Amino acid sequence: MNKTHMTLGEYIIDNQNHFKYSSGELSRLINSIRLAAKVVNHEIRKAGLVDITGASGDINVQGETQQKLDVLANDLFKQTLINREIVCGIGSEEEDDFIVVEGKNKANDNKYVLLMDPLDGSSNIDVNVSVGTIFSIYRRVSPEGTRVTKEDFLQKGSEQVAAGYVAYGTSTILVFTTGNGVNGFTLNPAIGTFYLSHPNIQIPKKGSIYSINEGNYVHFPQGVKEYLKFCQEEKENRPYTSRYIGSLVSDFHRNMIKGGIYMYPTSTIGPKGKLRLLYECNPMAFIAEQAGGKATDGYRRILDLEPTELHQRVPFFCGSTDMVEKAEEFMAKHPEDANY
Ligand code: AHM
Ligand code: MG
Repeated sequence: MNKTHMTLGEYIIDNQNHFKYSSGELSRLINSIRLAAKVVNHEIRKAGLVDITGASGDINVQGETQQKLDVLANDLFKQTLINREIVCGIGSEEEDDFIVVEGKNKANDNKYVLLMDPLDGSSNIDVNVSVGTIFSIYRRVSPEGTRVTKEDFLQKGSEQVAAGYVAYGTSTILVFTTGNGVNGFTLNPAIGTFYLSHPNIQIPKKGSIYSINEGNYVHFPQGVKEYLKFCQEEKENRPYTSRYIGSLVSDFHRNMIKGGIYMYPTSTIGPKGKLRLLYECNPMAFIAEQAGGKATDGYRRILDLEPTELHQRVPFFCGSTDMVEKAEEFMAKHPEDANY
């Protein structure tokens, strides 16, 4: 079949044997994410009507309380995964602690835990700007049939078996990796089917876009300040272009396609950065590496960091290899900033 006509469903069936551990369970899990993504997409596309149908917290005509979209997205992903008894545990930006998913008779034989940011960049919703869902999947380390433990979630990013995101942009695209490269599937909203639109995505090695919240410049570490000056210098192919949406998924997606670096460093107002290791940085780092790019905390590979907390924050530098390495060169001149 012509690859560009392939649907996500067909791709999952065709590639099941290439998935790590080759288990039908991971295929079912990705299928569930596909379903939840479609439902969340449907809700997001109605967001502009909120003033007509009622703001969050209001009671709608059916007598139901309108939910904020990030809470709704969290519930939809949770329900989809829990109802299908497809994971043994869920960690989410919207939940203080991880969720133990109990199967029939309390035992749970499922092998996978899922971590997610159900609606990243949600402050953009009110102003019609793209948002996204990010997910990360691990095989549990505790014995099957028992309750999941914190250790199942606190695994290094290099242990991920799959990771991906959904960007709800001008079109809706689901991009994921199972460790064999990165593929993107665009939703045809008319028939609700994801088609393989971006096979084997490769991040350009060199890029010319830098993405950072430059309003925080005065609070940045010295190495970041110096790298930004380098980006703005008139020399060779510089100055680079600055692009920052404030939605990690969209900023990352653009840079992956066009070539660029995304940065969220430490600062005097956010001494550990802002982004969360387990469900923002690790999945994006896995995708970046699988697409030939790089992801570090300025000094160390993101996927090698040992997690200590579910909602841990880390500084994040990610995208085209040459750009990330150049940023690291400037950071290396200030080794004291490695201890955040
Ligand atoms: P959120 O999870 O609360 O939405 O925060 C994460 C978002 C990222 O999508 C985005 O890149 C970043 O926060 C923007 O932060 P800032 O507004 O500080 O630049
Ligand atoms: Mg987030």
